[in-house]
Amino acid sequence: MTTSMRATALAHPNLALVKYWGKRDEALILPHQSSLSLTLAPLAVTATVEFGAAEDDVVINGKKAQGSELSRVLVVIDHLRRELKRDMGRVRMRSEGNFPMAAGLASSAAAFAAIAVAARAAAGLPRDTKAESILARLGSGSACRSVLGGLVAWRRGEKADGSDSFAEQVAPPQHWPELRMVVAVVNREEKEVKSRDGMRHTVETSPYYPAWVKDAEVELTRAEDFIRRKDLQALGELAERNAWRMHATSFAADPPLCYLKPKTLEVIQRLPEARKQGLPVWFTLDAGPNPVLLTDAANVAKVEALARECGAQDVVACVPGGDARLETPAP
Ligand code: 2P0
Repeated sequence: MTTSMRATALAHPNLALVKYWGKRDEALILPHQSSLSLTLAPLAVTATVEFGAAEDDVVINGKKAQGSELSRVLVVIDHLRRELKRDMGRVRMRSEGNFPMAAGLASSAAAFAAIAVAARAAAGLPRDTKAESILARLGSGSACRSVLGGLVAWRRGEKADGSDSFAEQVAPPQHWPELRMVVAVVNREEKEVKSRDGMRHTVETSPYYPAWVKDAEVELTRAEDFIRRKDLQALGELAERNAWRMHATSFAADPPLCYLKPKTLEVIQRLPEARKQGLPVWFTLDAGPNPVLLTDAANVAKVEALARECGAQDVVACVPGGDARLETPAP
């Protein structure tokens, strides 16, 4: 029997303050360590999933998905099919982000979170953030955090089947509405080494990797405490050292892996002086060259100006975003 059901969901991307960097299980996307991120508005991806199509048909930002892009979406859908033990027919999926290259951010986390929420609803299941987070994780690890708003922790879990590896909200967006992240786009080129390959190479060859894993778990507990107390300075300092340590594991890989560009350093090396002048600003850096600056609402304009002064071509200011949500009525 096939059903013909359709749902649309919206999810925001997220940016980690305690980074996810390395898998213990490549197929199930299980991380070696827990991580913590801020969900970012107004950036968002909307995804519509419909079952009962004649053939699998996946279009991302107006382009027909092929190769690994297509197979990652089908991994998520196939998992749902197996879970439900139901033939739902082939899938039709359309996703569209409101932040193409300009934000310098990958849209995959938001996309897979929106796909997971929409797919479960299209299959007739009620909302369940834990199940949605696990499903999103199978498409892209960081996507499991985009199911929830505010500050979100992805607990690594212990089980081999990944049933305890999902995201939980540490604080809703209303807890710290004045928190801001400013993406300083200094380079728009596609990176040479994708996160997935970079983290695998680092796990396999970096002698620093075990120290990174141990440190990240300790830092995550500290970060949760700083969030509860809304201590921006402590959280900012933690985010900076966590980013340096993630990148240090990659510098120590063989051959070494460096995501920084000269312009990255131009921005981040200006921050100690800016702080001395009284500006509360700290950076984090994903697997790419564009620094993301952590600050608060009162100082966001000054931080944007600083990023431009240091050579950023674009700056994108973000506020804490909410949970992924259904745009169509829940089943
Ligand atoms: C993070 N990154 O915690 C870290 C920091 C990049 C640096 O999650 O292989 O696209 O799909 O699980 O989630 C990017 O990795 O990788 C990432 P897969 P993903 O946000």
